[in-house]
Amino acid sequence: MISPELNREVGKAIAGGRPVVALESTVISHGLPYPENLQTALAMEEIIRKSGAVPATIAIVSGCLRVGLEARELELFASTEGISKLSRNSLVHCLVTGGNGSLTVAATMIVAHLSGIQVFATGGIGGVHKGGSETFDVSADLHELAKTAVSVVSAGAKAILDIAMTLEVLESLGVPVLVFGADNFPAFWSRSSGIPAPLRVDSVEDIAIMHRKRNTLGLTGGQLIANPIPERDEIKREIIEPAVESATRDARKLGVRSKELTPFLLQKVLEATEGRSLRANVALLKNNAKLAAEIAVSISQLENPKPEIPMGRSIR
Ligand code: PSU
Ligand code: MN
Repeated sequence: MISPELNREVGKAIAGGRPVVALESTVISHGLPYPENLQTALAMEEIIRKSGAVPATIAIVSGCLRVGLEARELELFASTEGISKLSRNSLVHCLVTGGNGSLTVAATMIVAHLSGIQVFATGGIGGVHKGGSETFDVSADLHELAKTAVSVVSAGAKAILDIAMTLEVLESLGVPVLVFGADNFPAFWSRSSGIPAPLRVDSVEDIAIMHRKRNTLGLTGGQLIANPIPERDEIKREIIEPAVESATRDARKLGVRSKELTPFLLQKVLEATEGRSLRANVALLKNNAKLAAEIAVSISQLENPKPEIPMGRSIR
C-alpha cells in the first residue's frame, strides 16, 4: 500500500476536519513558464489560506508521494526542465523507479482522495483533443472525474480541445458539470465557449451540498465545477481561435502527440498571444483557488455543524 506523506499543516487540518484544497503540480512544471509558475503557485496558496483553508500541492519528490510541497520544492518544480508528467497510468512507475514527477488532474485527484482531501483547484482540465474521434486522444482526467470523489474547480476546458466532444464524454461518463454563475460553459481564456452550461449553480453552498449528497447516494466520481475567468482578464474567442488553429496545424506538421500535445499547444498559444494568455491564465488560476477554498470551507461547515447553544443557559 502506498501512503502519501502529508506535511504537518495538511496532516493537522485533515485530522481536525478542517478544509484543505489540493493543487496540481503539472500546471507548475508544464503549464506556465518560470518564474510566473512559481509566483502563481505561491499566490494560489496564499489565497486559499486567506479564504480559511489549507493548500496542498501534490507531487512526487525523489520517489515519495508528497501532499503539501514546501516553498523550496515548489521552486524546484517551477525551475527544473524535463520533470515527468504523470497521470493514472504512470504514477506508480515513478514511485517505484524514483525521481521527481508532476501530477496531472487525474493523478492529483487520486492522491487527494487517498489523503482525505475533497476539493481541488486547477486551471483547465484535459479533454478530448481535436480529431480525438480518430486519434483516441481523450484525457484520463475525464475518466478520473467519473471514478474519484473529488470536486474539481477549473475554468472550463481550453479551446485547444474539442470542447463539445469533451462535454459529450463527460455526460456519457455521468460526471456533473456545474457552471458557476453563468449560462455557458467557459473556454478557459474566454468566459464562454458558446456551448450552453450542462448545469448551472449560483451558490457555493449548493456545490458543497451536491458534493456531499453524491457521496451519501453512493454515486462514484466527482464533480467538475467550471468557473468562468473574471471579465476584466478574459481574451475573446475571436482572438484566441486563430492562435489555437495555427498551434494545432504546427502540432500535426511536427507529429506532436500523446502527452506531449497539451504542453506543446499551450506554449504555442502563449507565444502567439505575446504573453496575454499568460496573464489570463494566472488570473483564472487565482480565481479558481478562491472558489475552491470557499467550497472546501462550506463542505467542512456541513460536516461539522456548530453545536447549538441551548436556550436560557449561559456558557462559561
Ligand atoms: N490544461 C491546461 N493546463 C495544463 C494542463 C491541462 O490548461 O497544465 C495539464 C493538466 O495537468 C491536465 C493535463 O491534467 O495537462 C492533461 O494532459 P493530457 O491531455 O495529456 O491528459
Ligand atoms: Mn492525451
